[in-house]
Amino acid sequence: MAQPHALNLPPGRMLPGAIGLNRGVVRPNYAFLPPEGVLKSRLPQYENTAARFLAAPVLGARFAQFVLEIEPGGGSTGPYAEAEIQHFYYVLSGKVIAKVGDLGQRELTAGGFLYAPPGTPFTLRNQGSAQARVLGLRKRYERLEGVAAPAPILSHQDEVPRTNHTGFDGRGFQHLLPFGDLAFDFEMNLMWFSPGTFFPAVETHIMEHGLYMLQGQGLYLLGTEWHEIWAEDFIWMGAYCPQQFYPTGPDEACYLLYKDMNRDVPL
Ligand code: UGY
Ligand code: MN
Repeated sequence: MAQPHALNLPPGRMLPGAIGLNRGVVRPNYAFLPPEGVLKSRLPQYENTAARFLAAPVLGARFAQFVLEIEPGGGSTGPYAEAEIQHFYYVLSGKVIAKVGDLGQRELTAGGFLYAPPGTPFTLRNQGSAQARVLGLRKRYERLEGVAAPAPILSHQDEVPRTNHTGFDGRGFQHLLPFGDLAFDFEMNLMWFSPGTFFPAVETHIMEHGLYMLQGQGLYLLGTEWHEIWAEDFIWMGAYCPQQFYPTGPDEACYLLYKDMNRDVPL
């Protein structure tokens, strides 16, 4: 039986399958967003840059996550900061020249990242000849009495050790932000999985997640449904969304995971 992409259609004709092959799902407590359905917008603080919004409060998330597609010569129109909002950026492909606070500028290639504390100006510019794709996150900072907000960070995942505290084969963790530091109210973790490994239990926890799939493939349990996931898919998991990951395929799978942490429950 021919798959839709094998049909011999003339140019300009839409391939069938846009309804039946859709993997996107939006539920009250989670969303699964394959990239093809996430349309472009523009933002005034960037030029020659498209923004594709993934998570947002209108979806149910308490943070915002998005992909910036920065064309050569594009990027920040000037230093940008928001009072009480922290920003995190992770380069998916291409390269950007990044600045944050009073740290010197640094070229970030794929795997490079930036953390801007609340109210701290940053810029991202693409001076290369290819598009740069950058995953961004904004979160309102939850202050702790007696604890100063964190300092800015410009780094690369290759400078972050890979650990495995679980005792299970095939797991790997890279904590891009200082692990266990109460000044931070969220974590950004690279989660590595060899094919065939999985969590020891289905997780059902208060923390929210924004998950961006970087490589590999697998099956993701959200609530009571399994979803097939591969690179560039995004998942928002709300608090207490039951979750499990079962990597498939021959290669290691990796995703970048946002997780709110280190703060009490507001009552
Ligand atoms: O740390 C976590 O919450 C992680 N194990 N969850 C996940 O990958 N969905
Ligand atoms: Mn989890």
